[in-house]
Amino acid sequence: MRKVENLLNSRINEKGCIHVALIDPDKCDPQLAKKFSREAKGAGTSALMVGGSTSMGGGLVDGLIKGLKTGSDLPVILFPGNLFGISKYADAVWFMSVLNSTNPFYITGAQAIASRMIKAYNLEAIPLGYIIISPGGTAGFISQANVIPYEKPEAAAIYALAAQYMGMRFVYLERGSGVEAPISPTMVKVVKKVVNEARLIVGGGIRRREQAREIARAGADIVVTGTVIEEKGISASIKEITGGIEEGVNEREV
Ligand code: 1GP
Repeated sequence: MRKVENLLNSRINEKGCIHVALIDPDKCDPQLAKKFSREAKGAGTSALMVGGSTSMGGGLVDGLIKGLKTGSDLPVILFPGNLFGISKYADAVWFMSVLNSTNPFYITGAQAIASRMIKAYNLEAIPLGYIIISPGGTAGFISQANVIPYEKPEAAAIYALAAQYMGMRFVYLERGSGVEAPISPTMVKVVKKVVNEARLIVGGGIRRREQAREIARAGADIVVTGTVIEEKGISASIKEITGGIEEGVNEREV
């Protein structure tokens, strides 16, 4: 059962790079969820991710996802910052391991505890190696990551390659939600060069068309934005980012 994963892959194959919108349950009122989902789809996003490092879970996440489902048919993928981020109303869950955490709880411990619930809910689990780059934001702090320096792409590359060798089909380079600027296009390029089987996701601090363009051009498969949607509005911000992605893909060297 790889319905959502297949859908992501076919969108990536078609477009070269896709946008996924992140919704933090703490910041999005379930009443607004329908509008969010409808506008996001209209602006060209391919999927919705729900979660956050310090988010509350339970009924709040359930209500939010139910609302999102009424606005469009976009797949909803959980992005759990903790054990409370699991909801049976989602389509899939990023089954993520913080590869550069210093605490085994965030590498395999939380995953073991969550696994039974994921099975009981029949959620599609998509294996994801999560790698946190400096400064790392709240994600880095909460998951006790030994953050990779911004100017050391080769350090990110060895973690990403390890993720691929461990069988993870997606690798996420995370700079931290709401940070000032995204990771460098050079880091994306260096990581992409070694990771040729797993899909590459980039997120954290992407706000402008030009940033999305450079990251897509450097080889990202998925660009995630959350904060800019809260700052600039759903439709306008997503159109800016998807426009940048399209330009970047067209400028790729073949
Ligand atoms: C955070 O990578 C995501 O986990 C998105 O970051 O909120 O900065 O867009 P932003």
